[in-house]
Amino acid sequence: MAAPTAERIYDYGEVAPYAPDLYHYDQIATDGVNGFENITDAAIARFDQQGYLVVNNAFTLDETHAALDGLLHLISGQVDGFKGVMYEHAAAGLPVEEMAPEQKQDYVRKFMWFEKYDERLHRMAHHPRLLAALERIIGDTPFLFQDMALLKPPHIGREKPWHQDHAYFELPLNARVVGCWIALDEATTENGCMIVIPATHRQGPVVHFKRRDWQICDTHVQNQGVTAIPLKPGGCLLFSSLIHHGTPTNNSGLRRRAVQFHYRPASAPKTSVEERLAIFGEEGKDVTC
Ligand SMILES: O=C(O)CCC(=O)C(=O)O
Repeated sequence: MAAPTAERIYDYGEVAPYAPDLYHYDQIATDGVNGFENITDAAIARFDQQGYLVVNNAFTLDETHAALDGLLHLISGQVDGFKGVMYEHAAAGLPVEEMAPEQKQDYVRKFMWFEKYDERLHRMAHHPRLLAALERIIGDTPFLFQDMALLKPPHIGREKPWHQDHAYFELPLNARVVGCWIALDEATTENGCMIVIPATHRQGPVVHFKRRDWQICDTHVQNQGVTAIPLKPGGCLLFSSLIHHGTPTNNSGLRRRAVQFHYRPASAPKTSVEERLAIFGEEGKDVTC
C-alpha cells in the first residue's frame, strides 16, 4: 500500500465514538417552501423565529448534477491550483491519488475554497434567486465569504459535532450571517442529514471546545425540539450562523454529498481571532466539558 503523501490533508482530529442518542431528533421539518420564488414574508419571519428555512426544489436536477460534475472534476487532479481537498482518516495508507474521481470521492470528507475553480459551482453559489432570497433575510447585499462541500461517504463519513457556525467566523455577533446547505444527493436521517435545534440562534453564542472537532460540548447539547432536515437533491437549508446544528456519521451505504456556502452582510466589518475566541472559547472560559 502507498503511504499517504505529504500534501494530503485530513480533517480535524481523530474519529472518536459518541453517545448513540447525541443526534436523537424529536421531529422532521415539514414546513419548507417550494422554490426560492415562493419565499413569502411569513417564511422570512419564520426564519427569524426558528433560525432556519427549508427551500425544497431550490435548484433544478440539472443544476444539481452540474454541481456534482464540478466536484468530480475538481478531484480529478486536473484543475490547476486547486488544493482544497480534505480526506477522511479512512484514506490513510490508501493510494487515493491514483484512484478515478468516482472512487476517490468516497474517501473525501470536505472541499474548501472551490467555487472560483469551477464555473458550475460558481453559478450555484451566485444564483440570482438564491442571492435575492439572502438579501431579504440579511437585509443587506449578501457577500459570499466561505464555500465548502461536505461529502460524508458511505459507511465512513464522520459526524460534524454540534456547533454554531459563527464560532468559526471573525465577524461581529450582530452580523446576520446565513449558511446555505444544498443537498446534491438525497440527504436522509440514515446518511447524515442536517439536524438543528430551532430558535437556539436567539440564545446567543455558546462556548465551544476542541474535542472531536471545534464543537459544543456533548453534555451541553439541548434536547428540546431537535429537528431533522431531510432534503431531496436540489433542496436547500438556509440557516442562521448561531443556530445549534450537527450531522451524525453516515452509517448507510449511500452517499450524502452537499455544498455549503456562507454569506455575510457586505457591510459587515471583520473582527479578530482574539475577539472570536473571547466569545466562543477557547477551552471553556468559565464552563467545563
Ligand atoms: O454537512 C455536514 O455534515 C455538516 C455541515 C456543517 O454543519 C458545517 O460544516 O458547519
